[in-house]
Amino acid sequence: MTSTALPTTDDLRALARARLRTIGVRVTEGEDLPARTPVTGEHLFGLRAATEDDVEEALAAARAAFLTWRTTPAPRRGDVVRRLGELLREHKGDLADLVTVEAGKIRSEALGEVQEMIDICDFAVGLSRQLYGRTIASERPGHRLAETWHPLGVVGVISAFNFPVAVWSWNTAVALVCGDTVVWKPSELTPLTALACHHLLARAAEETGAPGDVHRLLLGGRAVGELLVDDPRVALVSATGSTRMGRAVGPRVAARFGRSLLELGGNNAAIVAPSADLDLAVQSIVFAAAGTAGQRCTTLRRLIVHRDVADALVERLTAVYGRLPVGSPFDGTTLVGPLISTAALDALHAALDRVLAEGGKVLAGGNRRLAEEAPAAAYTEPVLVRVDRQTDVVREETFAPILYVLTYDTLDEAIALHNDVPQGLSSSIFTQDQREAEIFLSAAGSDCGIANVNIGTSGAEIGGAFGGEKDTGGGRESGSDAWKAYMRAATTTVNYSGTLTLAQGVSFL
Ligand code: UN1
Repeated sequence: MTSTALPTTDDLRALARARLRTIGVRVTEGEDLPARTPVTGEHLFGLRAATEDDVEEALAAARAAFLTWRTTPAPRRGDVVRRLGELLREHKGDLADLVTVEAGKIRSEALGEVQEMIDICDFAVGLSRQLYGRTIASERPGHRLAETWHPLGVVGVISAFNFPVAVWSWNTAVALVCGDTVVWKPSELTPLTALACHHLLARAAEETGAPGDVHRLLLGGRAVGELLVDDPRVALVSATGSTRMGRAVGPRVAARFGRSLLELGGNNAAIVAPSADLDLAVQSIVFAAAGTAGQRCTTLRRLIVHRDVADALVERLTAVYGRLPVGSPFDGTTLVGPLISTAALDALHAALDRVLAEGGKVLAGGNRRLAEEAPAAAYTEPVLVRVDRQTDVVREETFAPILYVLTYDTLDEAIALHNDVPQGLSSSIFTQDQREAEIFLSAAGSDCGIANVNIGTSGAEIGGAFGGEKDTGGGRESGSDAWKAYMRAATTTVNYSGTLTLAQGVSFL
C-alpha cells in the first residue's frame, strides 16, 4: 500500500521556512552544510558550518558561562528549563513539522519526539530540587562525612539524526540543572531542528536571566565533533551514534582523562514464548520493528520465537507487513516514512543479500517504494526475514527496517541467542508465564540496559535511565539517577570535635 502523493521539495522548503519563522529563527545561509529532506531526498538550503574559530569561541564562551552558572542555585537553574518546556509546548506542532521535514518521521512520532523533550524538561525542573548527596556514618566522634555533588563543566553533546532533538534535550535539560553548560553538535543531517531548539533555549535563557552562553550550537560534520572530543575544556562528551563512532570517541576522550557518555548501536531482540498473547505481541513487534522506519537505537531487529508458536506468529506478522502503509510522512495514514538516505537503503539491501546468501528467506516486504516519484529518497517496505542461525550479519546492527526471525526450543537457548550479539541496548519477552518473565529480568537473563515484559523494545519513557551495555557503550541518559554522569561528587569530612582523631586507628605525633 502506498499513501497519497509526496509533497514537493519546494513545498517542504516553504514549510521549513515558515516553521522556522514562527519559532523566530533567522537562518544564516551558506555553502558548506546542505540541509536536505529525506521526504524527497532533495536539497532544501545551504547552511554555514562552524569553523575552527567558531568552535574555539563557543567553547571559551560556554566555559566562561559555566563559571557563573555553577554557583547559581540549582532551583534557579531549573527556571530556564521550565521556560524551555513552556516554549516547546507552545511550538510543539512547529517543531514536529521540522522533525518530519528533516528526519522523515510520521506526524504521531514527530509529535512524540517533541513530547519527549517536554517530558524531560518537567523531569529536570523537579530534579533541580533533588540533587541529593548522602551523609555517611563516620567512624570518628565529632565528625561529619558527606558527599556533595558539583557541576562538571562544559558538556559536549553530539547527537544523531534519528532522534534529532529528544536525545539533545535529555542531555541538555539535565546538564543545565546540574550546573553545566552545553555545546551541541547535532547530526549534520538535521541542522534545522537544532537551530529551532537552540533558538528556543536561547530565548528561555534570556527571559529567565540565565547567561546566554549556557548553550551553544555548532553545526557541522565530523571535524567539529572531533574538536569537541579533543578539547580539555569539554568535561563530558555525551555522544549518540554508531558503535564505530563510539570506538573513535571513547578512547580519545579517555586519553585526556575526560569523561564520556556513550549511547551507541543496538541489536535489540524480543523473545516470544509459547504462552504469549499473540495479538499483543504482533502489535508491539510491528511498532518496534517498522516504526520510525527501523531507525531507532531501540528498534527491534531480532525476533526469537518458540517453535510451537512460530508459524502462527509469522503468519500474522506477514499479513500485517503486507499492508503496512509506506509513503509520505505527512499523510495521516502512513506508518512507514522514508529512510534517512539512499545509503541507508543500500545498507538494507546489502544486509538482505548477505542473509539470503546464507539461506535466509524473505517472509514479507523488502521492495523499494516511490523510486520513480522520488529517486533521491529512500522508501522501502519493512522486511521480515526468517533465518536459521544467528550469523555475522544478524549480529550486526543494520540501521533500517529489517527484522530477523529465529526459533528456539528452550528458554535457556532463547536467552543465549538473545545475548549472543555484541550490542546490549534493549530487549523484551512476550510471555504470560511469570517465572519466565522473572528469569528474563534476572541476572541470568537479558544482558541489556533495558529489559521489558509484554512490550516492545522501543518507546522508553524518560523517567527511567536510558542506555545499554557492551558495544552500546555503557552510558545512561535521561531519567532515574543518570544525572550523576553530569556531576562530580566530592567526599567531605568535617571535624567538629576540637581534637584530631585519625581514621583506621592510626596514631601520629
Ligand atoms: C534513540 O533511538 O536513540 O526508547 C533514542 C525509545 C525512544 C528513544 C530512542 N524514547 O525508542
